[in-house]
Amino acid sequence: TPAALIFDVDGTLAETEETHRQAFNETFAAEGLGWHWTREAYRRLLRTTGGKERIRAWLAETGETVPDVAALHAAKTRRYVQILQTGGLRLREGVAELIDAARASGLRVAVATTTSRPNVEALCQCCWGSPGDAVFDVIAAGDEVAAKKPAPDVYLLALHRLGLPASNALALEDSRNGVLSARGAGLEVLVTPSVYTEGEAFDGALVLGSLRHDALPEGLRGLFSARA
Ligand code: XBP
Ligand code: MG
Repeated sequence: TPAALIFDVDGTLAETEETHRQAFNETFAAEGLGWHWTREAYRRLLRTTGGKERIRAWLAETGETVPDVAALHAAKTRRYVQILQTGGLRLREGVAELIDAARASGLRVAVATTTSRPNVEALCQCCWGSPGDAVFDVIAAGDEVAAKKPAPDVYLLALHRLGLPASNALALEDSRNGVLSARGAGLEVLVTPSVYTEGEAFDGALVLGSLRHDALPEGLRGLFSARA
């Protein structure tokens, strides 16, 4: 039985990718680069996880160059945080209730994300009006590990900080790369596909239409009603 739920952030807690894309494009414009990532281009670029890595994939694809990828990505992060500070995002259906129910049942809640810590903070402030560590017991972020998803590192870091074996936790994801990462760390995975991941192959995971209580598998609902 799970003692903790480990949530992906982008696409799982909220549909963040259009906001990431907006932040990339506004940053490119502000830097006078003349690049624009359309939805179609971004769908392809999302196969590369991590914003810095995604910019490098774009450079490799187009032959463009920039003096400092890290500085460009830092500007994108500032822009993304600003957009969230104006209240630009809402949690996906069922997320707030699932986290409340998990807490009420004595489960711990964690994050394992490719994005960086400032973006998790901005999302928690935007959607809960609270700092990240008031919402989550553990936060493991992409800028803390050597290899981003689909590598298992960030889930292994979350498990390490929870002090739990993989058999005592459940991962919640929206993407194939996320499923590969969580499965690689030995976790069971529930997937709610998001706008950019609909139609991907989620081998070894249980796919749900949403995280609403009535869409959850029997076992998880039972766990909550028994303890709540
Ligand atoms: C999300 C990502 C991230 C965001 C951008 O993957 O790949 O790169 O698109 O974030 P997942 P940064 O949901 O599987 O964790 O620009 O901060 O890297
Ligand atoms: Mg995701």
